[in-house]
Amino acid sequence: MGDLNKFRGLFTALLTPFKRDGSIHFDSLEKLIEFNIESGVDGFYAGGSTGEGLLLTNEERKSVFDCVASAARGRATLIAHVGTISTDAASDMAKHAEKLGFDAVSAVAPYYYSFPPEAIMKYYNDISDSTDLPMILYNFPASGGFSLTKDAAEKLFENKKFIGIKHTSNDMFALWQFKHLRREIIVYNGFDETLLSGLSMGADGAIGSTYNFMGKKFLRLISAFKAGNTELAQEIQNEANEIILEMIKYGVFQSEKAVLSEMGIDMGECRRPFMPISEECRLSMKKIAKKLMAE
Ligand code: MN9
Repeated sequence: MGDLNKFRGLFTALLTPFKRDGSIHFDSLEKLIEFNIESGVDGFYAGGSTGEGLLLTNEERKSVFDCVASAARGRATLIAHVGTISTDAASDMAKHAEKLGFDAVSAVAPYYYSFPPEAIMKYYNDISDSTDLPMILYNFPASGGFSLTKDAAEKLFENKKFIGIKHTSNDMFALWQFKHLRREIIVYNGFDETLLSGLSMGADGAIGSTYNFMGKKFLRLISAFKAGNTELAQEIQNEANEIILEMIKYGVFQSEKAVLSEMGIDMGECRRPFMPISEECRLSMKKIAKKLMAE
């Protein structure tokens, strides 16, 4: 599947900014992309959980891909999250991403109906057949139901267009098993608060939401890890985790939007049924933003 190197590194799972009227705030999205490229991140994962992809209409998700492709202008590796409950809808979004020059597609497993493993495998293969793009699986057991096993992964990776997995789980032994399949694949650590443990179990990169505003910090963590400076890497993970812990208290995406708004990118609120940003959250995120901007 060509050169896999462009798929290694730190990928921001882009948030989707909204205007007061609820529509997508494309100017802010462009600013967010620019800010992240300046921070040095290697690529973007668009339309995923963090981007409220499943709360956008499919047309809106495609318009996010349009904006990402035109704002990034070849300066970052682009992954389009096209996952949804319908194979046809996902394939349609995948075709759109391919036209825009995205580097890969990714998808959560179809949800709600507890589809059997064979149906989930077919879903992935069918989406993959709809374009020439490489496929990155998204293993997110906590999202409801499906948890990828090593055996299922072995079967899926018989398809040569499948190049990696975003592993959003703190099961580090599972991450290690994906890294040691018969064929070498790219494994992304999915929870930012355990990036250091993911790296030590062999992760090739990371896709996460807190990189929207802490890209620089996490890039320093990766450099420290690669240089063998575990103490420094731990120190950086500790700093980041204090912030993430505070965000989990108020809702991660709401808090991330509040931090970025304080940093000068107007992100608006999350879509319902996510709760609005509370005043307490805003005050706490203001402090965090101040600290981060001083770094
Ligand atoms: O994309 C994100 N996963 C989810 C990855 O939001 C489900 C993570 O970056 C988390 O938001 C983050 C906080 O738990 O690690």
